Amino acid sequence: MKVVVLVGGVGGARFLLGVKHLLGLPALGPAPEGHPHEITAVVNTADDIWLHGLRICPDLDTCMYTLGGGIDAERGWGRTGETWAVKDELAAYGSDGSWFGLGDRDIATHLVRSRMMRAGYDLSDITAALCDRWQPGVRLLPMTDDRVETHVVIDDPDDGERKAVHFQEWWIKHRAEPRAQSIVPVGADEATAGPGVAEAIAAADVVLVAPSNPVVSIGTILSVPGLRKALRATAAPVVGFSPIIAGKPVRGMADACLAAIGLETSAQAVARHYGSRALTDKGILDAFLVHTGDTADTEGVAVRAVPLLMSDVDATAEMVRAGLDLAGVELPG
Ligand code: FO1
Repeated sequence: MKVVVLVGGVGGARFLLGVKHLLGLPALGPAPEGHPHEITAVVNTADDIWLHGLRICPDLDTCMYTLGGGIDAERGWGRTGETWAVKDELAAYGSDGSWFGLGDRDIATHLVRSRMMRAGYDLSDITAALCDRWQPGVRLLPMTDDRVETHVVIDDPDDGERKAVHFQEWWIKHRAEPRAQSIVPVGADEATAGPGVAEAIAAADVVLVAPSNPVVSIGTILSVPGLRKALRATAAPVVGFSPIIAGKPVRGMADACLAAIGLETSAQAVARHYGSRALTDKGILDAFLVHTGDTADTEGVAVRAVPLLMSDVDATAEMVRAGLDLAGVELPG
């Protein structure tokens, strides 16, 4: 069975662990030769940032480290056993950007990526090369090889000026506290879908929309020209999972992002925002899972309430199983 998953960072990586578990793929390491199932993750790259001359790809790295066994499980991002000597030295120099948690081990990934970028390799080739080491057991495809960066318009708390800052600066330096006046995936209009992405969606048996941030992870993937169209055209059912439980995001600041685009923080608002594939001209959903006790009445979208807390890999696998069942996808074997 070919499963395609649209993912962002921490939540998306955790979700992928559950998909692997449900499909009988080993938690770590490559899929065994001839395994009947394959997973392709289409990963958000609009969080990516040039910092200290290094290209940092938080969502790709979070997926790669989480599925490759290198993640710091408590933070959910960056490397386990991390040290921060370089970060401290940069701060000692008063270097701009020292608000970003750049770990010493993590820097090796950015050095390899940045060197390959300067040698002219595309992000998708670079990601494949990095995954040679990590063996995530799923194909990690950047949503695009082109530069798309989420910028957030805020009134800067330091000087009250209205300005656009990179998403990471809003997210980390300002802890997403200043109200986001608008959130813009800069460069999306000129981007093209990454190699293999539209093809994977077309060939899929099922497409899963992970419970990632609906604005700055899933929303940015959908902003890449051609991807929404591919999702609307595929023969595979498209199944979404709510990132909002009982009116609150499970982690991260999806509520701040939803408010920025004028949506309330509810499973129903997300389901309607993604839209019904059958009954609207832009919608992508056939089915949507919400947490027990939540609702998401959306015309043309089958909705079911199941426990959606990804408390461990079994719980996540059960969520995915419920999604496949709701979409009428038989789990072979
Ligand atoms: N998130 C933070 O809250 N603080 C950080 O200092 C931080 C550093 C960081 C470094 C590398 C990386 O891959 C991710 C990092 N993240 C950090 C997480 C990141 O900002 C978010 O996970 C994504 O951008 C949103 O999904």
